Parts: sequence; structure tokens; C-alpha cells
Amino acid sequence: MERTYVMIKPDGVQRNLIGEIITRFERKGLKIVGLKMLQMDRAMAEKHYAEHTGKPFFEGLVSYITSGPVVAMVLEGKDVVATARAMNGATNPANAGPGTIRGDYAIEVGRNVIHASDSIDSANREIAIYFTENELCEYKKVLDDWIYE
Ligand code: DAT
Ligand code: MG
Repeated sequence: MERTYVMIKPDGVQRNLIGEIITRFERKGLKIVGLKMLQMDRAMAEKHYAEHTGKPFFEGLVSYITSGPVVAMVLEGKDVVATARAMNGATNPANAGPGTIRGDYAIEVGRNVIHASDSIDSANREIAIYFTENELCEYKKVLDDWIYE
């Protein structure tokens, strides 16, 4: 089953959105297979956002993402990479539709509350930054048969 990396950013934690956001993914039917809170340091931020190194917003992005604890999670489900991206909404909350996390809870691109991997390759790379193999749980839920046919 496909996995993706999702992270509630420091503003999401500070704004008391942890429960709200996790609830959305749970209610969708996605399975949480890894979950923890951590404080990112600069090295971790540079690794996570390596593709954006040198861009005008990079320094602001690193300082924002290291400004407080984040909630890191791995979600599992059919097409979960695309599904989590769709649930998060557009990168700039101004373009994120209502009903998406960024559309409902954010205003500015530099405070957009949530991250999700943009491809299966990115997901594998990002999951490995935050989680060891034994921190990820493989388990069956009784509702699985009511979510998948
Ligand atoms: P996403 O988080 O939707 O995958 P991204 O990978 O293009 O978007 O960018 C990573 C983060 O960097 C994004 O969540 C917010 C910030 N960012 C992106 N483009 C930006 C811009 N033009 N100005 C300021 N911050 C930006
Ligand atoms: Mg991205």
C-alpha cells in the first residue's frame, strides 16, 4: 500500500490545529502508520527542502519550519500521495479551495500550515528523514473492509 509523508508545520501546532488536521485524514479513511512531534534543526530543514536551496524564499522557509515543533506523520492508503496533496490544497492558500486544509486554515504561502510529499519518490525520501523502519507500524484495522472493496 502507498505511503506519504505529512507534516503539520509550526504554525499549525501553535494554532491548535493538530487534532483538527489529523481528524481529517483519519475520517478520510487513511491509515496513520507513523506519528511523532519533533523540533527540526537547520540541517534537517535544509535536507527536507533541498530542492528549494538558493530560492529567494529559502531562508524564510528554513527559519519558519524550525521556529517550533512540528507533527510528523506517515499516512498509508490507496493513492495516498495525491490524496494528501489534494486534501492540503494549493501551496499558496490564496489559491487553495474551501474544504482543503490550506483553504480553510491559512492565508499566506509562508504560513501554510501543512506539508505533504509531492510524489512517491519524495515520500520515500522524506519518510526516511523522519522515521526509522521500526517507528512505522504495519497493522490491520477492522474498518479496512468498510473503506476498501
Ligand atoms: P508544497 O509545500 O505545496 O509542496 P513547494 O514544495 O513548492 O510547495 O514549496 C515548499 C514550501 O515553500 C511551501 O509550502 C511554502 C514555501 N514556498 C513555496 N513557494 C514560495 C514562494 N513563492 N514564496 C514564499 N514561500 C514559498
Ligand atoms: Mg513540496
